[in-house]
Amino acid sequence: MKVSLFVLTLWCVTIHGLLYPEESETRQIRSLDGLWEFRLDEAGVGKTEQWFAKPHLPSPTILMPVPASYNDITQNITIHQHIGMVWYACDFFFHNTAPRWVLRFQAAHYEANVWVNGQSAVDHSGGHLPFEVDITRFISSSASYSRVRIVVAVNNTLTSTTLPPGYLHIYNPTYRVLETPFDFFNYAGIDRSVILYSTSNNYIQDITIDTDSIDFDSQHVATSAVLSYSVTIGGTTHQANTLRLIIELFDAQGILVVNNTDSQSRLIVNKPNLWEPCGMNHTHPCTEESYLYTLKVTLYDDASPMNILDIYRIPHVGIRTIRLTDSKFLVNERPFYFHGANAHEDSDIRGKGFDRVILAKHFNLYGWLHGNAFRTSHYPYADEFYAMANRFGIAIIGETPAVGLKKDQFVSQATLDHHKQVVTEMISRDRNHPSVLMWSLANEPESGDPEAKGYFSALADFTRLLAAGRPITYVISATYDSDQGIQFFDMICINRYFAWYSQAGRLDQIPSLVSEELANWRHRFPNKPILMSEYGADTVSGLHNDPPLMFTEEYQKDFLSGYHGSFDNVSSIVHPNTGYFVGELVWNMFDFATDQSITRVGGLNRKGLFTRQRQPKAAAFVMKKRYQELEFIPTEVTH
Ligand code: BDP
Repeated sequence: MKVSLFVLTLWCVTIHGLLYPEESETRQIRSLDGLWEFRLDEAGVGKTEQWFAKPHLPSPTILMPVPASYNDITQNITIHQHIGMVWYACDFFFHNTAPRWVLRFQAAHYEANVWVNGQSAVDHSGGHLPFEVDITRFISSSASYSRVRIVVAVNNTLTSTTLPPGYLHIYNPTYRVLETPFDFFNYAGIDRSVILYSTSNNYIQDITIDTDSIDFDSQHVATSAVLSYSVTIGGTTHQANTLRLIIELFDAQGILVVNNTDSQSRLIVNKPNLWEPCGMNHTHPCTEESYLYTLKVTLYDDASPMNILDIYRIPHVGIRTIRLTDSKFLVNERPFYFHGANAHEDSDIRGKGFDRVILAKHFNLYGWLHGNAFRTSHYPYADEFYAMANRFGIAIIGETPAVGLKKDQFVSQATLDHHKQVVTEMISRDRNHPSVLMWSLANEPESGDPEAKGYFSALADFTRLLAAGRPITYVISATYDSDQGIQFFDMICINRYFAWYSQAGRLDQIPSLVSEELANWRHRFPNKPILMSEYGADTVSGLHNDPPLMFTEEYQKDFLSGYHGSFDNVSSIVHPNTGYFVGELVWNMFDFATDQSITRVGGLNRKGLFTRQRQPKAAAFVMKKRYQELEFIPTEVTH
């Protein structure tokens, strides 16, 4: 089929997914990660003094690794706690070997302005999602190579309309405080990779792929699956009548399964191998890989034989369905029970900076723990986390950075608009990952406020149109009888800290309080499954006491175990006929950095099962044993 002009013009109004930069026969990739020139702009004069147009940033500059948060790289407390603008610059030789070059930032926190060779190239607001710009126009097309300078100004100041919000208090010129209504350090800078990639003038701009349905035989073996896909082309339009596509699906051995030539259609896969979360009794262990297909899209020009313009592969197509009943979360029509621990993008020295060492360790520890799920608390993570989760069958609840919302935000049209923009960017980026099973639109908003009702109603309506087959939720700290917004969503996710933030020290109170809490939510919302999206206790590694006292390793063990009996009593897999509880996620996988305060010794939240250096506390072994046992609970097929 011809790629119609309609499709070619559509991209002007549609937000596209910013396909992850993948190398191919037609695409070159160049990493711009490295040591960049860096300096603070405490007086906020860089823009008026046009630092972006100078051959060097004014001294004093230092070398700053990219990617990394800048806060913990030096011994300088001023850099650690800086609020406001910082500047980065890098020069490189550019070789003009392709018609179109795109500069992509995987993320910069929070507000970023980018100049290429002194000219404004792109601005982006939001600290956790990628942005990119075609920089071909800034570069001489006649020379085979040229020197290119990129300058980036990054501002970490949060306001009442950013996500997350923040409030700047200026007590006097030397005492400024950014109040952050959330419990993690506001790490900042260019904290994910910077990439330059090439395409042809006409190129594959976006691809979506979804599993529409799977047919099973009486033994619950999949006999066929229907996938729907859509491809969008970007670029110059003069060739539109002669542009053609080939869409091919390959299995894990690289054997062609099915193909098509339409830009939007369905693929029928016979005897499909399904993507499944690891560690349920019928699937693979969490250390083994889940089944992934590869979708290859080729764009070529029919007017010139063999003229391949672009090739793009999605290497992680997973065939799986998701369905909610009023008491179960079904993956491939089997009840799925989320078990694992949430985390932060956080580690020593790097702050929130992306690092493959930390990534690999994260997933190795997940395998060790037998965890099969986590939430990207409290913002979308680097793409590479999702790629690993696809591979190992770890379920992800993808969360927006909307943490700490209250009335100020609920009554603000600017916040709602920005929230919708972030939801759109997140879903566009992450919708093709089979690991993403649900979207969480916020963490612990003050959802008991009457203004929360209209806000979340509007947000839910908006998100449903984009949700790509996933249920939507937000994570609740409000009480069951006060929450105003979750009625518009599909699942109940609650964070509870009995025997920590309330009933301090009273482990004996946990079972009855948890059971009562779950029963109350169930009573109010009998048609929505419930998940415990956080529970945990701060624990100083190496601190012991018997009997267990708060902050000791013994307390953390008994605290977590204290919740489990109440979970099991209403679990949807332990009690398939009466249960409605679909999962438990410990807070937190690792100790992580927070603002300094009297409740955060050494500026750390210490609720990790592991220390910030990724070493286990005693409770990690308790959770490992429990998760191993959960894997052996047989689950019943629902059809
Ligand atoms: C929860 C928040 C989480 C905090 C946690 C805690 O969702 O971000 O880190 O409390 O205080 O309410 O440990």
